[in-house]
Amino acid sequence: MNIGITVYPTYGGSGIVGSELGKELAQRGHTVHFISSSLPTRLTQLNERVRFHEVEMMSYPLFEHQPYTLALATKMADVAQSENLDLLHVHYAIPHSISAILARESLKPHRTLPVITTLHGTDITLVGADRSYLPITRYGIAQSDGVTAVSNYLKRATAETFQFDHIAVIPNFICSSDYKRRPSSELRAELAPGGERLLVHVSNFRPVKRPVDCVEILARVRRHGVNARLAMVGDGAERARAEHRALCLGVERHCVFVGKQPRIVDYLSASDVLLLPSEQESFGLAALEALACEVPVIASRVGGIPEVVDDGVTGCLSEVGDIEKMSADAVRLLSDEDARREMGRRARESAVSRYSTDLVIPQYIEFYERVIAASKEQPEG
Ligand code: GMT
Repeated sequence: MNIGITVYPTYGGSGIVGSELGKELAQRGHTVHFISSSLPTRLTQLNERVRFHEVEMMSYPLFEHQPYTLALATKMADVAQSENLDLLHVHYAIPHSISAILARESLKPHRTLPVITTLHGTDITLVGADRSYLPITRYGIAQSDGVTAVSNYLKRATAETFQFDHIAVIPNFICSSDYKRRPSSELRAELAPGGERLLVHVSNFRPVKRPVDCVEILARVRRHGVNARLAMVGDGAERARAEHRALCLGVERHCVFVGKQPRIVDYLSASDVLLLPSEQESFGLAALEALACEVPVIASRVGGIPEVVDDGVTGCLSEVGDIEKMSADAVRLLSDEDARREMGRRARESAVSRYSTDLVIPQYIEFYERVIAASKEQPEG
């Protein structure tokens, strides 16, 4: 197949999932055309089967805001024609599905171009549910030829908010040979030079991730007498607040903020427990990546996280903001190496047996084939 994929290139899990999906499809013999405003961060290597088409924006004094949605639609239609695309697969509904639908409609006299939208979370739970965006998001979803969601929770949330449930759940995935524990004693020694236990948090440090809670948890864990440190991986709006809170709690020497890191597996492999105290998470890709690296997860019982993290088996779940319970769980796990290792072993087993690329990528390919077949059956309008 010739597949067009659009993602947000720089930000968040949906871009990672779309990019990794493209690479996996290419490895299986398909040709993937990324259509985006810049090269997606995970797309480090382009080749004959992984191509990139940049959306160019025309600047004109009349445009106070450049019409990206239209520029994207134009590029999608151009690429569909020149590269003979079989379908467009967009990640994140707003505005990508609207652009894709415009491209499909503009090409109608010449070709069929089915549009598949994958919902990732805040496109439904925050942005799409905002009154001003709700009708256009509903339109984008309803007009897509196929819709997938990354968790059962997100499918339910979409049905509740948009009264639309013609959705296939295809979960996020990990490549089990890339995402596996590769302990590096050097990195561990850098992050925990005194042989301390190591907590880790990985996110884009937006308010929804509640990174400040991680610092609160570290302070409580240390008060309980556990000699622990915290590695904060990533960057974003809440980083300054988290750093300030560490200072106020007197744990700044035990917290290391390492910023954005390309090699997440190294940080996970050096760590004992992942903290993911998010306010909302439709799936929690960071949790899955940790599980695959044998790192038990302490997280909020929210959104799609309970589908990914099995409470008491591969991690521990608590209500959002319950830092006392999360701290108690961390103390227990960090103090009992055997229990932690056993949980880590089960974490990997669970991640690989449910979310490995070998299981999930074929689900996307079958979904594509079904949607293409169905759109060929439709009378041309
Ligand atoms: O976080 C967002 O606002 C959007 C999105 C993204 O692009 O990172 O995140 C969502 O998609 C991820 C990949 O499917 C999921 O793992 C995240 O749980 C989800 N974020 C939220 O629901 C907050």
